[in-house]
Amino acid sequence: MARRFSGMQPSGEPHLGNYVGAIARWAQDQSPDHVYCVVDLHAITVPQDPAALRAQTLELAAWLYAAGLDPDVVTLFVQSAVHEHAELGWILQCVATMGELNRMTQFKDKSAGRGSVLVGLYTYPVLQAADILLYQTEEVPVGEDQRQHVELTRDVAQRFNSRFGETFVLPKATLPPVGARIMDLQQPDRKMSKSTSTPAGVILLGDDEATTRRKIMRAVTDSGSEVRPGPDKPAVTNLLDVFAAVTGRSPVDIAADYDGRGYGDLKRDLAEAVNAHLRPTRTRYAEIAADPGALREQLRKGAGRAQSVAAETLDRARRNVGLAG
Ligand code: AQP
Repeated sequence: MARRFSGMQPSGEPHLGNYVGAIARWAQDQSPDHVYCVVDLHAITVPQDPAALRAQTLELAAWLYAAGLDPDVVTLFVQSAVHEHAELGWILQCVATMGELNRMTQFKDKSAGRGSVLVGLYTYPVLQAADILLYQTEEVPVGEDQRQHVELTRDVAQRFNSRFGETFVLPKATLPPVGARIMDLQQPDRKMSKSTSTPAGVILLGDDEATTRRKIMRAVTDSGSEVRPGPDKPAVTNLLDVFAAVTGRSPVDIAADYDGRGYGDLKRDLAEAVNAHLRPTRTRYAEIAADPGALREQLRKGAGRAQSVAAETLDRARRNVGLAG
């Protein structure tokens, strides 16, 4: 099986977009060659409350276990427990160029409107490159918003290899067949996001079923009443994508069920489908989060396993660059 790596920021509560674009796919086809990470060093690229960050880190790990990640199979750990990430991140900052970073659309989106932008927000795609390359990763299962960062990772790895000798495997992003970019339920031109969505536009994994239903019933829709996907129907297309992602059916197939029926029926059934799909994960979360000691112990073991691989790659990179310390 291909070596996989992917990460998620503990920058807020995980949502349905995170689940469809990443978490649910990490829980499929698990293998000892798969490495997953709660990337807390990335979360501090925007101001965080320290106590909240600490709590969210553990909570996100609990959600990942609850979604089915098996710590006896895959490696799951917290990024800041493995110092090799920060160290390789620095070396790669001396390989990536400002021209490359200036093209990153996520930086443009996240820095827009902020009075003061932290340097780390600008260079964070390079740290992400280090995260991926440390594990000789072949595949990076992510949502659409991260595709550009994985392409940057590949470019940086290629440049490093040709300048300093073969060191890194070149990774590629893998996207889900449907739901690679779940949109905000209130603003279907913006992606559902932990930090920028309004509460009504984002379905949190931690929402209860009544809240989930209410948010879906209040989701904005498009003009007309026909249920079908299409560029002129961004809101309905998003609802159909979510429906498809949680049922494994195709959006067109689902739309056919609503021929001659309205948006209300679609939303009612969608709410039921989302709740049914998330129910087992939500139930397990409560059990796992109730034992933070066990959670920390699992993460510590994961970090040990991750570090044994990361240290080897970092060592090779250091030697190839000519660092003598
Ligand atoms: N709306 C989305 N649809 C599909 N996939 C998504 N992902 C994020 N939003 C969507 C995927 O979730 C994984 C984890 O993302 P992240 O935590 O590293 O940060 P992000 O991509 O910036 O996600 P958020 O939720 O918008 O967080 P904040 O608000 O903190 O920036 C990635 O695989 C991502 O593609």
